[in-house]
Amino acid sequence: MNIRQNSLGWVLGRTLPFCLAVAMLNLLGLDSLLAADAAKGEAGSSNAQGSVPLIIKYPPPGFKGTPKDLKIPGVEPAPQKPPPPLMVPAGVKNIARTAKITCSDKNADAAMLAQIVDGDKTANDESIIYLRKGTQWVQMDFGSPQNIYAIVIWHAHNSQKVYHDVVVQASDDPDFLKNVKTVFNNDQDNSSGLGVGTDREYFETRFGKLINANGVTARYLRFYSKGSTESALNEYTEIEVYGKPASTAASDAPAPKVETAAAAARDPQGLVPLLLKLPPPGTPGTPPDIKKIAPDAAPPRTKPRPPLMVPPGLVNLAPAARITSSDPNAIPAMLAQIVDGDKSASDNSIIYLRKGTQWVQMDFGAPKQIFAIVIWHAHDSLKVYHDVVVQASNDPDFTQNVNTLFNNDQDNSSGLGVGTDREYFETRFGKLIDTKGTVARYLRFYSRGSTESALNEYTEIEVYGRPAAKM
Ligand SMILES: [Ca+2]
Ligand SMILES: [Ca+2]
Ligand SMILES: [Ca+2]
Ligand SMILES: [Ca+2]
Repeated sequence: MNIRQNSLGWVLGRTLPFCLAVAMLNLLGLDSLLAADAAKGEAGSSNAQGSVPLIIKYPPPGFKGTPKDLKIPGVEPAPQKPPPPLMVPAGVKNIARTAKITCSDKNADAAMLAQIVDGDKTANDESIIYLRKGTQWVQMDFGSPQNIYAIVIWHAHNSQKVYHDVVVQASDDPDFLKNVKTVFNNDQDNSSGLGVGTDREYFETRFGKLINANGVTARYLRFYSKGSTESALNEYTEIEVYGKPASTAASDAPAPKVETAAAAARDPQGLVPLLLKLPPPGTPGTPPDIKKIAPDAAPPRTKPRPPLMVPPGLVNLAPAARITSSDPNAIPAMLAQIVDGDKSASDNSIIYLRKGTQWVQMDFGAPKQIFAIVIWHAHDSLKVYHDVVVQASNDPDFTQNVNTLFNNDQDNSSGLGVGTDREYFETRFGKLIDTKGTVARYLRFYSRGSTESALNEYTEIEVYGRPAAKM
C-alpha cells in the first residue's frame, strides 16, 4: 500500500440515479445508518451483493485560510473533497459508540476516553483529548467478535498536521500478544516497533482517515500513534468503527497456528517479511516524460518496496489454481503462463487478452486466506493499465458476496464501482496488494487496456496465502 492509496470496498454496479442519490445524501450530511437505510429502501439502489455505500457525517472545516506549505516526503496530498463512499454490507453500525475504551496513558480516565466516541468530531479545543508523548494506544473492546468493514479516525483537524506511526491492529487477544492483524500501518521506519508499515502518512482534515478493514474479524481494536508534525502529544477527536457481530461459525474457527520462535524474533507479532523474486528490468534507459503518459498515476517505482509483513508459512497459491478468462480465445495453455513463474519482460513471456474490460479468474479449489497479491501486466515499456480491479468471492460467478480488494477505475468505466486506488506504472516490481487475510476461493482480476494499447496483457500473478480455517 506504499504507492497504492489503500482502501476499497465491496462491489457495486451502481446505476446513475443511485450515484445521484448518494451524492445528495452526502450533501445532506445524513448519518451513515440513515443513509444506508435510505439507500436500501430505494428501488434498485442496493446492488447485487447487498452492499450499500457507507455515508460518513463530516464535521465542518477546522481551520480557515490557505494552509501553510507543509512539505513532508511521502505524505498523501490533503483531500479537498470527501473520499468516494466505501461499499459495506447492509446493516453495519458504528460499533465504537458502545465499545469499552482503554488506553496506554494511565492519566486518561474513562470520561476523557468517552469523548473519542461521543459523536463530536469538531475541531474545537474542547472536542480534542490529549494523550501523553511517545507511542500511545487507545483500545476498543466490542464485547464479542465483530466483522469490521470500515474505520474512520480523526486525531485533530484544528490545524494542518500529520500524525506519525498511525497503526491500527485487530485481535481476539486483549493484550495483543497473539493473533494480531494489522489493518493499517504508516510507520514506514518502524519507529514504534510494530513492524514496517506500508501505508502512507496523511494530513488531518475534517474528512478524517477512512480505512477499509475488509470485514476483519476481531473483538478488540488498537489505535497507535506517536505525536504529530505539531506536537509530541497524541490527540484524539473521534473514532468510528463500522461493523456487525461476526457469525458464530467464524468466531468458533480455530485460532491460527502458533508462531514459530524464529518468526517471533523477527517481529513482535510473529510476522515475517514477504520476499518476492523480482525479474530484471524490462525498460532500460531514461524513461520518457511520465506526466505525459499518465499525469495522475503513481510514479514508477525505482527500488523495491519495503517487504510486506505476513504470517509465516504462506505459499504462492496461484500456480495450483484453475485459471479461466472472459476472453474465449484464451486457451488453458496460454493462461498457464500467468502462473508459470516467468515474470520477465520478453515478448514470449507476455500473453494478450482481447480489447475492452477483460478478466482472469483463479479458483483455488477451497477457501484460502489471502494476504498478498502481486500483479505484473507487462513491464516491457513504461505504461499504465486502466481499470485494474481485483475482487474476491466464494461465488464462481461473482454475483454475490464479492469483496473488492483493489480498484483504480476512478471513473467507473468498467462498471464495477468507483475505485479509490491510484493508477500505477508497470515496473519489474509488479503491483503489490495487501489483502489482509481476506478469505475467498476465487479471485478475479480485471483490466481495460493500457496507455499503450487496448489489449490486456499478463505476465504473472502471485497470490500469497494459506488454507482458510475451517468454518
Ligand atoms: Ca469526540
Ligand atoms: Ca515512524
Ligand atoms: Ca509468466
Ligand atoms: Ca477507468
